[in-house]
Amino acid sequence: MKRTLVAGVIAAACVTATTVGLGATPASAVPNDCPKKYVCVWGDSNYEGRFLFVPGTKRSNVGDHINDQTTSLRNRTGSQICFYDNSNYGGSLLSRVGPGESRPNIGPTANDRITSWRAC
Ligand SMILES: [Ca+2]
Repeated sequence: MKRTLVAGVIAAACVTATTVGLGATPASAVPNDCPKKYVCVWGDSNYEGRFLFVPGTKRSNVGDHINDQTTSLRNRTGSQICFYDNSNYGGSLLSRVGPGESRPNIGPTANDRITSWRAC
């Protein structure tokens, strides 16, 4: 199956590719798979489902793979990270996550909305 749908609801079952980000990542991931100095986001609660691991403290657009689908995350950087509704750190500030903190469920306000993040 090819991912031809734009952001929004994409059947998770269709997407098994793990090419977003960095190479050798497994088809599913646990929180401890998130490397140091990375921000990691998952599509489902408790660090399950689709995911994206990003080195450093910013991502201007998460991409169609996981846009508006994040439900859990880890911040393994040394910075507080702010997560935004739109690309390029626009729209609502959805969540602030301190250095080293994790969110097994980011809650109803931010759920399925994250599109970008950066240190703040
Ligand atoms: Ca969004």
